[in-house]
Amino acid sequence: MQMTFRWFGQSDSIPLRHVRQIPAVVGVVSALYDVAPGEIWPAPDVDRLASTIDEAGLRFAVVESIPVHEDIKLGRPARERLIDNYCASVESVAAAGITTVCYNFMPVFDWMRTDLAMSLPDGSTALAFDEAALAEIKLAIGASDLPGWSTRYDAAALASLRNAYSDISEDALWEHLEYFLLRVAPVAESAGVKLAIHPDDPPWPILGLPRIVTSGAALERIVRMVDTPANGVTFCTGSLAPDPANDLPAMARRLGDLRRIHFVHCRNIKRTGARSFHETAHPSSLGDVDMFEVMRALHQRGFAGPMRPDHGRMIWDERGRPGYGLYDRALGATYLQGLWEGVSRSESSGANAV
Ligand code: DNO
Repeated sequence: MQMTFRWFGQSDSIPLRHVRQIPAVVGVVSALYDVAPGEIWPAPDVDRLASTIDEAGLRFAVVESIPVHEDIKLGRPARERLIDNYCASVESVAAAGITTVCYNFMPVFDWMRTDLAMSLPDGSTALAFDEAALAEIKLAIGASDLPGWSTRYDAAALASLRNAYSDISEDALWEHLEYFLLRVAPVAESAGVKLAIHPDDPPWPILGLPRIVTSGAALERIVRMVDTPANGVTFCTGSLAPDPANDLPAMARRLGDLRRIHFVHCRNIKRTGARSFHETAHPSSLGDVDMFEVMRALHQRGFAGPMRPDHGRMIWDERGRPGYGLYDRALGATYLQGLWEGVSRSESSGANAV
């Protein structure tokens, strides 16, 4: 396992030299945030970003993400050109020596929360989601402020996109994903790049938009749909856990058996009701994710790829991108590293073998 940390490029208020000081973090997860979705990533720009990361004593381990243009998800004719562009971007990434690409297939919105700074009893703040609150929230929050988004929509564009999706059933979205993967996975395979689809967050339809990457069965369907080693998943604990039906260690074992977990995001959440939860610090005792069992499942399946702490809370008066401050994510990286060391050592000494 290689511990990594997400960095939003030069605009990130956290400098790479601070990332370098987090114990045992060796890799950086980043992207070209200034290339519009659907455009080709210029190889020299990817190279430049990789060099910046190298110079800081780290390695550009994962591209998160090359965004998938909405016309691909909608199955519009423009997808032909856009998928070609996507393949060219994958090749640019491969040319710079980066071997993992995370992406998602969520219509319109990437991850969605209804509160970006919910107060927890210890005085920290965390991201939270509540289905009831979603009905009332101004969509401007989602459309303009969420980090990790490469797309901004004004009200008219948003309305027209939501309208376009009203004709798209879940089955149609599955077909569009398959169409995309049938074209992109072979290119990734020959370029030596592993594709890692990110689950939908939260893992259910929101605002009338279909969402399909929501369960272990869905992730298995995706990797079997285009059955090549390059077609894998990002195993994101925090995205999947809000649905109590998702048994994370069991899912990690099954996808691990298929050798298709290409990237791991670890985050903990606490369910507070039906379709309602908030994020917590990483330790198992603080939320509903049994992080130890997830680590054990991954370790037993021989996971050797990149992992990163996902969202953290805001602690110690830090200000920054919601979910992406330095301190709590650094604590998360250290905790995960400790769990991994414990699992590795106990298994190599024969204790706890299952
Ligand atoms: C949330 C992130 C996601 C992720 C994309 C992948 O913080 O995990 O925004 O980057 O869904 O395409």
